[in-house]
Amino acid sequence: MGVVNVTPDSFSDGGQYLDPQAAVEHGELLVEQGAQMLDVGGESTRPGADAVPVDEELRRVLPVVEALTSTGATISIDTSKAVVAAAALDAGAGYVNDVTAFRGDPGLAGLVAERGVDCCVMHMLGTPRTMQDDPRYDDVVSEVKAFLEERLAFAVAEGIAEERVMLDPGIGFGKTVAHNLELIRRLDEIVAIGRPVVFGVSRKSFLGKITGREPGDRGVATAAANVLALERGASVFRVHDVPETLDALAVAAATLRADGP
Ligand code: HH2
Repeated sequence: MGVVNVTPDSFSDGGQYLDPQAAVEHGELLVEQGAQMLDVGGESTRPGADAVPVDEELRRVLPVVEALTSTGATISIDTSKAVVAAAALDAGAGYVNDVTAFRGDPGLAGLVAERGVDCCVMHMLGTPRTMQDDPRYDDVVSEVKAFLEERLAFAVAEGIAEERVMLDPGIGFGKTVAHNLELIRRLDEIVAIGRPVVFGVSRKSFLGKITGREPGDRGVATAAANVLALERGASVFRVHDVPETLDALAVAAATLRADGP
């Protein structure tokens, strides 16, 4: 899943693809590089980010979603607003990525149910404004797992087919470096819920804390974390840098598939 941020303030590429034409060209490049899905978002979720009004979010994402449908990739709309998701689905999107896990807008789960599309529900402690203010857990993995199980049950109760729901531990969303590392190390426990796991580690700040690198230079660090996630059973890898991730995953997958020496 390649990331297309149509935002002025995303943490690693804010402003680069705010112009719709630049965003479309970037999405097309990611598909040429091998992305099978594109996640189009018009609102940053970085710590402390400002909320974006509906009209502005629609203005940012709709032309980009519409143009990128011709790439043949599945277009995911990264939003927590039902109005934005509905318009994006009308424009050709086929997937809803909600970082609030249907807690942000009471109409979003019903919309996903009605349209019969796939969706991703993600764990976040608090809101983007507050999530990095001293996050605490007794056991981060079991708490994230319990949250995702509850959100999966909620989605099903709202009429979404269980087979349509993917789960995401929300790396970096209300987590310290140690929390993120523990979630990666024990990702198999999230995979054991039985739904495909989406893993979004790309360029995130804990990789910078470990490597000392700036966001644009975290492609290798991102690939390393994605390889570990693949080994533990993750299914979808949300990344800004498609080529290095694909190479790393191809080698890891071939190795895991191999029958022996
Ligand atoms: N991470 C970001 C945004 N959306 N969605 C899912 N399912 N999982 C993630 O880990 C995830 C996500 C943050 O990354 P980015 O889009 O690059 O930054 P920003 O939110 O600042 O636009």
